[in-house]
Amino acid sequence: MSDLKTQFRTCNICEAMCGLIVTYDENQVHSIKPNPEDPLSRGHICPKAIALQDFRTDPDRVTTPLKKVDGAFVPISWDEAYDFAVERLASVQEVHGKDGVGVYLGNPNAHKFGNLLTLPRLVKALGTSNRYSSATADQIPHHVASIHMLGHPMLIPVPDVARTDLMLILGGNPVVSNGSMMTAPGFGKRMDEIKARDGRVVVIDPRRTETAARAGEHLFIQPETDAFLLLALIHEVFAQGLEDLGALAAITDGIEILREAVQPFTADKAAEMTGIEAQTIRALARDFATAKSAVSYARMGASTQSFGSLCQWANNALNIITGNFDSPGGAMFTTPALDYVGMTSRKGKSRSYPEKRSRVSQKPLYNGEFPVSIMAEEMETPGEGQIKAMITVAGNPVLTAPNGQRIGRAFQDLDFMMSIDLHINDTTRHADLILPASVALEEDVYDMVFHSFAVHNTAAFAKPIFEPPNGNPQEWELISRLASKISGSNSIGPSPSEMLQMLLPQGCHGDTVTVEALLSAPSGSIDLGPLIPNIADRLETPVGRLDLAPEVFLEDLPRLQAFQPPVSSDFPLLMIGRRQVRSHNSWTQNSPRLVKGRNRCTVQLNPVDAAQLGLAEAEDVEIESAVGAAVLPVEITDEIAPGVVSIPQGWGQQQGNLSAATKVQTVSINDLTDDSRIDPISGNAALNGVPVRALKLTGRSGCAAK
Ligand SMILES: Nc1nc2c(c(=O)[nH]1)N[C@H]1C(S)=C(S)[C@@H](COP(=O)(O)OP(=O)(O)OC[C@H]3O[C@@H](n4cnc5c(=O)[nH]c(N)nc54)[C@H](O)[C@@H]3O)O[C@H]1N2
Ligand SMILES: Nc1nc2c(c(=O)[nH]1)N[C@H]1C(S)=C(S)[C@@H](COP(=O)(O)OP(=O)(O)OC[C@H]3O[C@@H](n4cnc5c(=O)[nH]c(N)nc54)[C@H](O)[C@@H]3O)O[C@H]1N2
Ligand code: SF4
Ligand SMILES: [Mo]
Repeated sequence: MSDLKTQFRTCNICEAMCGLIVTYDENQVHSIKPNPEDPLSRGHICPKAIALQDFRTDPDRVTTPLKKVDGAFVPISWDEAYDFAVERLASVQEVHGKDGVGVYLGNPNAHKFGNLLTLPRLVKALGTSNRYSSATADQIPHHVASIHMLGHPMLIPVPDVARTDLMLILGGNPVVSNGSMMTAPGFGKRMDEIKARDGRVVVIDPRRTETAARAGEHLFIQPETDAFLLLALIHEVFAQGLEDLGALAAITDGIEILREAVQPFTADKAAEMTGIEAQTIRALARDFATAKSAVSYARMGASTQSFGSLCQWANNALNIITGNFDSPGGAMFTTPALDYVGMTSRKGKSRSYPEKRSRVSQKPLYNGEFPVSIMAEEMETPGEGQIKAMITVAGNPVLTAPNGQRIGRAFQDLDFMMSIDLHINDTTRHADLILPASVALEEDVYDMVFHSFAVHNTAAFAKPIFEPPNGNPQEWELISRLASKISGSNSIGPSPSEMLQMLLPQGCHGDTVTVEALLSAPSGSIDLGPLIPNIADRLETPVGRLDLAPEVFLEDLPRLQAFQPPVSSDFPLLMIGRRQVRSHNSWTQNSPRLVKGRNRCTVQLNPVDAAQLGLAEAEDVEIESAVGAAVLPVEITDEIAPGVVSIPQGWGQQQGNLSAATKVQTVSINDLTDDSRIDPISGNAALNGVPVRALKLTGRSGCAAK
């Protein structure tokens, strides 16, 4: 026991950045415990943190470069692997041009600063504009709202949860997800604190979620109708004469245009569309505008839908016109030690948006990436610019992107595919070459993205605990080396910690936060204080003012007005997704400690709908959409609104990271989601509100029972 060591470290699985205390010896982890002194997470962790050790020792982990030979993967040396990659990529680009190679970057990249700092080099070396990521299955509407209203995609307003008196939550389940575009570990406790100071939390969701149950106030809403509600709340604030821009009055444009634009969006219209009573909407508007402080927070459910961009615009506008923007207890902006906005400032640069349109169906490109919904058509459709080779880095789009099966088929037809990953899985099995990645415990950890979205300013840095297996390079080094080899250079450039050392002095706390200071911080993290008003200095719009009514959103309002729920006699139900505490997207399901127990991949149905179909609890049911079908057990619950079904995301592993402990065959919700459903402004996938039907399988046994 004498050589046991201890390290303070941040968990980088999800956005919550929980502080951990890891005890280890030279071979293995002995314990992973919450750090009660961490100024952000204050002792919170979830079961996934303990599994950090499993990802390292997973017997199914890919630990050498693998080349596909006659349909089977065989280990090869690193030199052979780099040469093979460079040769195949070059030969595709020689015939099909730079855009012949596509790149898909998955969610774990956002949590690994080494990847974030080196992937731009790889993309630049390839010179391709065919770039995709999980962001357009997730969050682009937030960036689009920030670009047009504030001038920079990463100026993301964050709810000041610690001081708010009234919080509206639309389409987020932070008790389970621990917050998104709102780093707020231990959100349940934070809600309890709001209520303990006589505040309120109101959750608006087609499902009475874990967050709704703990908040105590919940309103069911019909999927995809949040924009009606938000615009009606704005309409009512104006109608009741309660608008007040507060300190932002001097720098805000467009209030009269907004007042005019929301005229048609009355509480009565919203009641008809959302299913929430008009008088409830009027009272909510009054309470929101008259609360000492209030904040409206709209996330996944409100952005991954057909009106995602309108929702994010209206959500910001509601906060702004009630004086709850850049003000304590409202939506505020962080001052991070590594200031991504400052690093990528657009001040004084004029840009037009969307930055580009896609080759096949003219979909918008924002933030340098095309919507993941069009990745399949760009691989399938011949002509100049067709994707003939693909690189995936930490992504599993076959399970996570809409109509994932179609993407899998398109991968199969490519001239070349390579993946940097931990597993042979539903995506990487299509690759000709897999390069093994290092895992979190084998790398430096500093969160480059999520400090920017945190409800409290902090900074933390930790060094690797273990070496990657087989003398493998850390992932940043492999990405850098690949980029160098593609561009014919010998240098791999500075390491992530060297880059951090260069970048911190340019951040918001340049004089106090250094790598040395972070490493010697007594609790492993430096407390940089609560959120402070700062938007006046940070606005990046061309005229340096805040725009309440950008044209791009106004032009989309007629489409909203014409919206009718997409149910029909063929597809009478609307499908939404859900997240679960013990899994993170599609990739943590190979940890026995996380997947043990009952099969959690169930379809939730309201008792009224279940009775109509004659379904009994746990019976298999087939869910069909316009693009696919899946069979899974039903869970009958009044947690879900009538007419709505909920299937968890992240399941359906057919290959590799299978749910090892249970060996239960699950289904992927993205076999059913429809890639033709998008939010047209941002191109974001409309993963929620998918029209489906449910069929009783009399006498047939479903795959979930196999
Ligand atoms: N345990 C766990 N935590 C995670 C993840 C995970 O997989 N597991 N994933 C991480 C990632 S990548 C992200 S982006 C975040 C996401 O974090 P959240 O934004 O909190 O996402 P979800 O938990 O999916 O919650 C979305 C909610 O929207 C509701 N919803 C669906 N359609 C609509 C609609 O039309 N209107 C309204 N108002 N609500 C709707 C759903 O019922 C659901 O409760 O979570 C992160 N944290
Ligand atoms: N229907 C529906 N679909 C959804 C969602 C939903 O709510 N509903 N949520 C969406 C959201 S918010 C997101 S963010 C996306 C996520 O979509 P993706 O990013 O495509 O999916 P992940 O499951 O996060 O896949 C991560 C991949 O990275 C690998 N991996 C894990 N750690 C590492 C690492 O350190 N290095 C490398 N190189 N590889 C690693 C895993 O093996 C896996 O192959 O899914 C989206 N899809
Ligand atoms: S909530 Fe997220 S950051 Fe915190 S321990 Fe769980 S997975 Fe890690
Ligand atoms: Mo996400």
